[in-house]
Amino acid sequence: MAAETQAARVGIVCGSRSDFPIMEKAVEMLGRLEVPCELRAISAHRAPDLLSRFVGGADERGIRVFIAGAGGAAHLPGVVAAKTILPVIGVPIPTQVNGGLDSLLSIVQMPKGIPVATVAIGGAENAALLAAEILALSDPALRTRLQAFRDAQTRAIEEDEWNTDLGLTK
Ligand code: RP5
Repeated sequence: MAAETQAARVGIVCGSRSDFPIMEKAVEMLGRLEVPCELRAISAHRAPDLLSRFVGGADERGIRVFIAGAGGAAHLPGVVAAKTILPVIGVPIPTQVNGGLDSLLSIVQMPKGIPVATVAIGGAENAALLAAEILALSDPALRTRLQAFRDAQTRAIEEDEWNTDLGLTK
């Protein structure tokens, strides 16, 4: 069953259910930040019309940013971007070709006019953080949660027992 919450603000879509282990990291990160999202597997080449309807109705459903993951030819993020003016963040899915270099180059090399903001191969967590940062531009409470996430991340390193003996903790 697709992960879904009411009034999703981030639409997460990938080319296949085989991409879910990567894309679920975005779901988890958005959950930590209390950002409602939906996760769907809708192939751009196997179900192009369904993908078109999914993207076309997103704005009306409350989606404000897309995260799109795909592997191999990895055209899905570009197709999503072609169908909406909402921001699209692409996640290259790891493959057998140099660990997913094919996916990365496919997604990052969008020709001018239709941008896809591309994160690292398998970088679904950063895609979620970037989506949250976009939403936080008009959501002060989310901005506060994002800052708390950053602070906790920094604190964990400063307080790591391997670093405390440096005597540099504030
Ligand atoms: C792409 O092809 C998907 O995004 C997936 O990464 C890759 C393989 O898909 P399956 O053959 O596992 O369905 O469309």
